[in-house]
Amino acid sequence: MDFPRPQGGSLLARHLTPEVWRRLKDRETRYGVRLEHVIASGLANPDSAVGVYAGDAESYELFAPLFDPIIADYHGFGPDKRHQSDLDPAHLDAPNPDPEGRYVVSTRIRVARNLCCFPFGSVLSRRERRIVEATVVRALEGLSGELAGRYHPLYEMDPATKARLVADHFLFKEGDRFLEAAGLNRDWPDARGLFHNEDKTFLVWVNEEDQLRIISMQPGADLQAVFARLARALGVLERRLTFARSQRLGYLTSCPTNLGTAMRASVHVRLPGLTEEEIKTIARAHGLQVRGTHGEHTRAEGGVYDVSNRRRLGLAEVEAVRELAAGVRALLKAVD
Ligand code: ADP
Ligand code: CIR
Repeated sequence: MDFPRPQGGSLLARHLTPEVWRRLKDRETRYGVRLEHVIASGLANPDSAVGVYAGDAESYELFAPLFDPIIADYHGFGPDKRHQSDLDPAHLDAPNPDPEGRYVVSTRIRVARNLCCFPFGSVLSRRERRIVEATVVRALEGLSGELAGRYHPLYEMDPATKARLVADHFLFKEGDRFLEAAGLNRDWPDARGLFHNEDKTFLVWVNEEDQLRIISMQPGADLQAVFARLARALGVLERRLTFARSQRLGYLTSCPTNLGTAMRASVHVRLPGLTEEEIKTIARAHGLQVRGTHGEHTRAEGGVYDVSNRRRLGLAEVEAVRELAAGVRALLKAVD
């Protein structure tokens, strides 16, 4: 195959040079991941921001001449650095930035995880995906207290329930073309599903972009409570499951933007009087990213923006949430 020059302004287009292509094109990981799998989504979607997905943990080593520059570009994390985790809520110190509840609609913190000893979603066979689902569900069904809940397989959900869960921000959307081109939607909806507790403050997405997306969320801006719930759940799950992780890159994920903490801490916030450009400028200055009301690749509806940490690798979880809190304080100051 000749050099497939990627179109558009993605990180793939910036970093896949003919030389990198020549060096990597004949390599294959133990699970059979090749460069053409890694770059398939970015080639099919020229409007990709990033354009690459890892098929397994080894992809990050074998294809490092492509991943490392993309990782450095996105996270500002060089090849000589090492990621350090800190999920201790006692180290957070992020007071509620909107104690009167005037602007922040809700707060959500999610982390991505994949199980060690399986390839990632784009490479899993149908059988392996079912084993991942069963393993994860077994671990989740043992949770107690506030975290206790039930697993709902996607194929059992009726369309109206599904649509409501998506509209209410509890469930992933279907048919994402970036995931589709990466092979992450194969055999849909088989072995996909949603676990949640009674109040829907603790949720786990199973076998979407990553094998687990572990989510803590609630109305308002109590970052400390949302983080503490997530940390508690992770503490229990870490004892029951072994997650894919590397000393250098932290938790390993399908998309390199999620490496490290694999954490996106966000608020849904209304900022009356500020234009989208003003919001984005303040957010960017605080290392934050702005998304639409229904997540990535959506627009703001009813003036509700999703503001979250952009960097996930090279900073501890508690630092990422502190960055969010500082940025939200700055945005609220600009409103008043
Ligand atoms: P991810 O969070 O996994 O990166 P998305 O950007 O697609 O993926 O967001 C997933 C869902 O979470 C979407 O429905 C989005 O609106 C919702 N969401 C994100 N942040 C918040 C928040 N602070 N409050 C409520 N829902 C949120
Ligand atoms: C893309 O390349 O646009 C998609 N694969 C999504 C990348 C993740 N987005 C992000 O900025 N965190």
